[in-house]
Amino acid sequence: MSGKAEFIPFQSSNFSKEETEKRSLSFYHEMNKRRSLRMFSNEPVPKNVLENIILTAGTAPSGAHKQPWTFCLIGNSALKSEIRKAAEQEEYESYHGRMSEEWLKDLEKFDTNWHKPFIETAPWIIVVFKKIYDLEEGEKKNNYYVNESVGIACGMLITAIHQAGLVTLTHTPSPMNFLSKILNRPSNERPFLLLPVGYAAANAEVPKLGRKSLDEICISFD
Ligand code: IYR
Repeated sequence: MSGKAEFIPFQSSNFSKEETEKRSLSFYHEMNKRRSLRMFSNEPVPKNVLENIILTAGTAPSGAHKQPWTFCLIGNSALKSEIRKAAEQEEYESYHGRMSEEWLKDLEKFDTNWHKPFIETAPWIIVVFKKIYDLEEGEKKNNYYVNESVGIACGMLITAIHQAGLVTLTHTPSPMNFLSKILNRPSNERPFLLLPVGYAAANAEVPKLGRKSLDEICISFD
């Protein structure tokens, strides 16, 4: 398909200045509560909640609106076990020689290791794949800014997960090609991120960490 799209009026929200300020501050406070969790409850979460979250991620902007992503939603226990086993094999190698001393030292504060029980405990796993190109009837079609597009979609996915009162972790077992095999993905898709999704375990703890101040992350030119 080519040529200009049909253009339609944009439905603007039209909040007052006061309302805009209130909403921006309260959303910041909400998102500032988000934490990466490694301790999950096995309490079930309805599938349609996950589907709504994935639809939200799918609203992300993307290069030439190509939407170069596939979200694999996995609730099947046998599949989760298979993924955990393969992820732990890679992670074992990473923690025992593949990661540098500096890297391991940087991770000390998080108390992580090669064990990944959350892959089985969480009721759902989302494995995000990026489409390095599209395959239309066997023909290769270009995608653009794929990492940026899929990265933004993952940010929106994480935001939607938090907004629903659920928790997640951005897990990147490395290398991740075992996920393509287990999930039987086509050659134009590459694993990007693995996210367990569910409720936090009742006894869940997170490291006490601060966030950079506005001064440290923003330079303004007004
Ligand atoms: N992928 C490993 C190691 C790891 C790497 C980074 I960078 C982290 O912020 C946390 C963990 C793991 O998941 O344990």
